[in-house]
Amino acid sequence: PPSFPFSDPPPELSRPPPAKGEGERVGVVQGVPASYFLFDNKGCDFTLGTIKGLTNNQLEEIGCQIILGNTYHLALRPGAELIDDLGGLHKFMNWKRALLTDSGGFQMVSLLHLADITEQGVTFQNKIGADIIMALDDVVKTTITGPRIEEAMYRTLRWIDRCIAAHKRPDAQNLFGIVQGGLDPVLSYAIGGLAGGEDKDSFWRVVAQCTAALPEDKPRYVMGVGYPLDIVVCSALGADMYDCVYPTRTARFGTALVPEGVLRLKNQAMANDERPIDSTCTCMLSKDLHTSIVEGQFPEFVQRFLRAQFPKGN
Ligand code: PRF
Repeated sequence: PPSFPFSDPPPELSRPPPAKGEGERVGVVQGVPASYFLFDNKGCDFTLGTIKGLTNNQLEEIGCQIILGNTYHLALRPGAELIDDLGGLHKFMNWKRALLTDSGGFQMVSLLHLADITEQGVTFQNKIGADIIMALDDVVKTTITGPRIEEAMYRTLRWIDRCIAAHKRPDAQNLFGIVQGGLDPVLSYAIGGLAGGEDKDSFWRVVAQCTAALPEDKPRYVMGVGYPLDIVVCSALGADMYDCVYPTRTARFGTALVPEGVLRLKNQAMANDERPIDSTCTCMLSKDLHTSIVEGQFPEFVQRFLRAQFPKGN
């Protein structure tokens, strides 16, 4: 399974027991991101054309606008041919909103040992029929330094040309390029390639460098991110889209994301706690961030978010 980017997930909270009279139960579906945050079910049941543990109706109700699938896994099972024969992935999984397929560049490279990279990847993605298809890229760990980073950057550039040439449905599907180049400020605009164990300073610096260089009127997508703090910081740096297993996986394991950090709901201290997970808000992880941008209140949102996460100021 993909490993988690950073060693510092949100702070774990212990909260005092409820005061008498407190504790009205409200139904808050927690941990499921909405809006422009993508569901990333790499290695989970998405290969079967479904999101683990949630029905399509539930996804629609909570405002999910887009689902991410991985070409590599879909190609293995149920297979691009079958999906194509059955009318494409939207029809196959009965999902009317947007779909994005990640090229699976990382898996192909690591599992096939660069055996024979052809234009097949794009052909698969044309057959699967997602609205956004990611170009094949050469993903290397950001902690690696030296000529391998440069090689990945040039290979990714060569592959994007081949992806563009092989793309059969530019009218119906949007091909997204991925920038690789590691943390090198000369080589890199890398918004792919990040979230691989690098320190936050380098990560945020490269995101800032990428968003400054990439066109403002196009969606700028930081792949494999992330933690709420990273989403807020990268959004402040101009990023628009993210995908990560963290929110849904952490929720499945019984951990809730709240404004102040994370709550481990399986802790003994929670056993008789009747209070809602978050009494201040019923919205999903990222909806309030999105709303604040739309309403021109993003700086205030960032201040509130940071104060809640870092009450002591660090
Ligand atoms: N490339 C692709 N998918 C990805 C990444 C990437 O660099 C990341 C970041 N490491 C997450 N998912 N194709």
